[in-house]
Amino acid sequence: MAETRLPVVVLISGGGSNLQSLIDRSQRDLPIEIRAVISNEADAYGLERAKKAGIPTAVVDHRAYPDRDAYDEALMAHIDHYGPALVVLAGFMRILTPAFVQHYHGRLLNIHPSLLPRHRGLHTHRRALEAGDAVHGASVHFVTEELDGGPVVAQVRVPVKTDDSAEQLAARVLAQEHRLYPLVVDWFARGRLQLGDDGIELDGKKRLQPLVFDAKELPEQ
Ligand code: NHR
Ligand code: GAR
Repeated sequence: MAETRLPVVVLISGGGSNLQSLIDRSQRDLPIEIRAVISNEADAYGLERAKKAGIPTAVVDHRAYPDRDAYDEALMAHIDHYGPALVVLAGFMRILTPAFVQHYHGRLLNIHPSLLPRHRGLHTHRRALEAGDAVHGASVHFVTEELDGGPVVAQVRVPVKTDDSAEQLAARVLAQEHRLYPLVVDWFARGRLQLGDDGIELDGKKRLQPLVFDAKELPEQ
């Protein structure tokens, strides 16, 4: 087990299965310390997952603030209380302001359920089916002001079956998210991954294209 662990705060809105994959891996080989889990939704199941793992939780409900600027200021104050070197969005459903994104520049990651730049925004599984995509997937990217437009670090490709429902496809993608996200967080935690002036650097080398994995290439949980 690594001696030094990277302090991380995870933001969620819902089930928190990606959070669970990070918790599980951090109890094995992933050198992070999840200092807190913060949700905008009081009833997010991910909060229970955090409590079970002994991780502090907070709810910062966007409905309690007059506008996005005020909300994001409160969210930043909560996050910074825990001193993270990395903030991980794991199913966090609120668009973040430029001030927030700039404050965490280079230390804010998101997992998005599509092969970016395809299908930015919401309802990605339904849209992949409607578009007749044969391959769908998930992307981990650094968050910038441009919604789902920040530099993509890595992607996993997932086959679409002809009679898939959006729910079936979402579940198949989610299972791969659980492999992809800990891998990218591991790179960041070990100082192998950073956001440079002109994009992603991995092991000291600029990467102009994301790393693309097929499911079978990713290590199992
Ligand atoms: N913020 C910025 N500035 N840039 C990004 O790339 C962001 C971001 C905030 C969240 C995650 C993203 C995703 O992976 C993410 C990336 C929420 C919405 C959205 O429309 C869109 C994309 C993402 C997250 N949210 C609605 C809003 O008004 C609320 C929707 C709801 O509550 O269900 O904020 O998909
Ligand atoms: C995941 O599929 C994630 O990629 C997606 O929501 C799910 C959260 O699942 N994120 C977004 O759509 C962000 N807008 P989880 O709560 O079980 O990790």
